[in-house]
Amino acid sequence: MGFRKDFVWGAATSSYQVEGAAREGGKGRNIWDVFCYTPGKIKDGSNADTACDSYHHVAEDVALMKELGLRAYRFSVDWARVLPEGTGTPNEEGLAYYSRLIDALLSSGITPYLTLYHWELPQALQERGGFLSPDFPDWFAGYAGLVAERFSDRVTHYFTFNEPQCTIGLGLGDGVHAPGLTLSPQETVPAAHHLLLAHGAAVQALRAAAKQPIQIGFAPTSGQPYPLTESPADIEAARRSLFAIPEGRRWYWNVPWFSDPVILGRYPAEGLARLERFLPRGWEQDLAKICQPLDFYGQNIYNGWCVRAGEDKNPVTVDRKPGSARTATGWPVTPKALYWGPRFLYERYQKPLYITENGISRCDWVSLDGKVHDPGRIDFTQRYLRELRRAADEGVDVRGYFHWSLLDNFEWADGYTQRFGMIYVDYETQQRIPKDSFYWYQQVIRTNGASL
Ligand code: IFM
Repeated sequence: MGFRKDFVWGAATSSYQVEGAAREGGKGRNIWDVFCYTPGKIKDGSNADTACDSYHHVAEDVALMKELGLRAYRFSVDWARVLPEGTGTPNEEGLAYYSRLIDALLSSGITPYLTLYHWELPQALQERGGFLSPDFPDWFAGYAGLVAERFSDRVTHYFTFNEPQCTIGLGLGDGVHAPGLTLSPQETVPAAHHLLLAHGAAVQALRAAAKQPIQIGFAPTSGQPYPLTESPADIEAARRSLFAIPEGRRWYWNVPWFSDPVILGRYPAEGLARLERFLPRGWEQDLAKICQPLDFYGQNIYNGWCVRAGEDKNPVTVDRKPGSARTATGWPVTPKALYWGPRFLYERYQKPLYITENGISRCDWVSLDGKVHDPGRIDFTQRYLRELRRAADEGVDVRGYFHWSLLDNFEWADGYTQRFGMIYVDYETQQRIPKDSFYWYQQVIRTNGASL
C-alpha cells in the first residue's frame, strides 16, 4: 500500500515569515509590521523586514524546490502587499510578485497551493476593528475575489485560513502574537465567528471569480491526543480529548469549534453550552454561509499528548517521562500524532486530508565541513511519516504532506531563535544551504515514501 501514486509531497512557508521587502513594491503595513516594532514583543528584538528576502530570491528558491523534487509549494499571500489598505485599489507591483512566483513554480513542475491568510492582516483593517468588525467577512471576500481573478488561471489549490486557533488565541486572547490583544470570550467568540463567516464568504468569492475549476480547503491546527494502548477504551478517550472544548477564557485551543461549522455546518454542542451566549445575534443563520462545500481538509500537526481512559472512562492525560524527546521549541516529539490525528479527523470530517504543516525546530548551524547536519530533523520526519503511512494504509484518504518549512525563517514572537527549515538561511548574507534533511527528503519524494 503506502502513499498514493499522486501523493503531494510539499513544503510550506508563509509570506511574512520569508518575504522581507516589508516597505517595498507598494506593500501596505500588516499587523506584524507594527507588532514587531512594539518593544518586548519579539524574543530577540528582531522583525521580518528582510527575513529570507524571498521577494528578491524567487528564481533561486524555486530552483532549490525543483532540486528537492517538490510536487507542491504552499505559500501565503500578504493581503497588505496586494491591497495595501485591505480594501480598495490593488497594488499591481505586489500582484506581479506573486504572479512571478506562481509562474516560476509552474514552469518547474511545482503545483502552487495558495493560502489566503497566514496571519498578515492589513494594519488599516485592524484599525477598523479587524476580526471584531462584522464587516470582516466582506473585506476578506473582496480580497479572495481579487486573488482568484488574478491567479486562478494558474492556481487551482487554495486554503482560506491557516491556524485560525492562533489568529484568535495567540493574537486576540493570549496577546503574544499581533495585534497583541488579551480579550475575553465576550470578544474572542464573535471574532472567531467573523473569521468563520469570512471563510465561507471567501470560498464563495473564490469560486465565483475562478477561471477554471479550483479546489479549496481550510488549514486549522491542534495537538493530537493519542491513546496509551490500542484498547477501545483508550482510543475513545483520545478521540474525546481531540474533540473537547477547553473551559475558561482560553476556549479557542480546540478543533471542533472551528472545523465543525466549516465542515458539518454546526457548532459543537459542548462548546455551545458554554459559549453560545457570546455569539452574535443571528448566528444560526450564518451557518449555511460558513459551511461551504470544501474539496479537502488541511491540518497542521506538530505533536500530541498521550491519553488513557480513567476508571469512569473519562480521558486522563498520561505524563511524559522526564527527559523525553523535545524539539528546540520545547515541543514534545510524538510521532503517533501523525497517525491518530489523521484517523480521528477523517472519521469525523470524511474529507480528503492534507497535512498542511509538520516539522521541527532545531539549533542548526554550519559545520566545519560547510554543511548543515540535522539528523534530528531526519529522524523526526521519518518517524512521523511512518505513522502517516500507517494511516494511509488503513484507509485514511491522505492526499499530501507539506513539511514546515522549506527555509529557516522568522518564527513570529520567537524571532530568528528557531530554525524549522530543510534549507539553512544565513540571514546576514542570504546564502541558502540545503541541510542533510533536504537530501533525505529528496529521496523520500523520489521513492514516493518507499525509502521511509
Ligand atoms: O512557523 C509556524 C507557522 O507559521 C504556523 N504553524 C506553526 C509554525 C511553527 O511554529
